[in-house]
Amino acid sequence: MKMVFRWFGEGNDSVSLKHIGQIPGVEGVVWALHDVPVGEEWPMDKISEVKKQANKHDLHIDVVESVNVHEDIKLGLPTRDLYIENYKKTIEKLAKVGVKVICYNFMPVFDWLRTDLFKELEDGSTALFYEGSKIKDIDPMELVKKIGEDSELTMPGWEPERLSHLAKLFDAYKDVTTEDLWDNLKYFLDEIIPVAEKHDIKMGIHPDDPPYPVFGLPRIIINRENIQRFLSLVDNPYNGLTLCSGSLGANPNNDIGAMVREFADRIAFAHIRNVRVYENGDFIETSHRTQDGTVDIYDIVKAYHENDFKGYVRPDHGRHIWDEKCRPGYGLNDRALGIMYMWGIWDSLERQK
Ligand code: DNO
Ligand code: MN
Repeated sequence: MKMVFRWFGEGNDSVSLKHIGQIPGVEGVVWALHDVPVGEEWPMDKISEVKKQANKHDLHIDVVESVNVHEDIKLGLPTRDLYIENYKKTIEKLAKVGVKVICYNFMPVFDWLRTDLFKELEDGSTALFYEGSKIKDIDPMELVKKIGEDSELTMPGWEPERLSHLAKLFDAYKDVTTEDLWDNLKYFLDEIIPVAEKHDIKMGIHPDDPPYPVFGLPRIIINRENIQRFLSLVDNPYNGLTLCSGSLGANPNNDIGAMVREFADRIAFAHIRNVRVYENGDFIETSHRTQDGTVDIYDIVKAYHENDFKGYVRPDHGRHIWDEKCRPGYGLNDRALGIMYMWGIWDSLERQK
């Protein structure tokens, strides 16, 4: 496995490239141009700048996370073709600096969804938390209204300045069914995958997080059957996965080790992290250690090892520990510990070969 570490860019991340380079076995950063609006073509000079910065610290930039997909593509609007053209041009440019994997997701409106970004764990650390009752059976339009009226009430992703935008998006999605979303995904893949193949870049879709519909919005990359369906939409090795153990692991019925064994040759990028799922379905992100959560991280690393996995791996999120001030889920400390846990498992399996 090739170990990499997500970095949000100079001036946009509490973690420095120097510190990333000091984590054992980390060879590259996972990056994106976070200031380019979704749907626009990425400018070459900014791409080259990131390469220069990372290379200075002997880190590569092989993996991009994410080139986000414009909502018009997910909605299947006529304007999608323009955004797909921009996406293709971005792929071409990323190939020029040697990028090998592009991670993206096809979740309507939200990327990962949590109700609390700093929920305290028993040991006094904090972590991302999802409380289903805050979301289940709630009409999102009602929530938009409530949050708009009550300045005390807020949720991650529902910041006041986003509310009117959110209301429009919910409205746009109201007639979009799960099957429509599959069709729109297929349309996107049919256009993108040949370009990715030509440029030797593997596309890795990230599963939906949590892996079930939220606010009545359809979600499709959620379990084994749907991943099988996804892979057969375009049966090409460049149409691959970012297999995220934490996202899929929020549904305890998902056996991630089994998925790794089944889909190994289509996994371009592995996100490895643990979550603890409670009986009522709520979940919190924990340390990587198997015993701390409900996802069998040992078995997952073992499954990658059995398959002689040569793709990229990153510790996904971590807790906020040792008073670190950082982006939610993206501190240095706990993610670095996660890496050492993964190496510990991997190296001991190597010895037993
Ligand atoms: C969640 C994280 C996500 C991920 C994006 C990919 O598990 O890895 O934020 O970065 O969904 O597009
Ligand atoms: Mn992930």
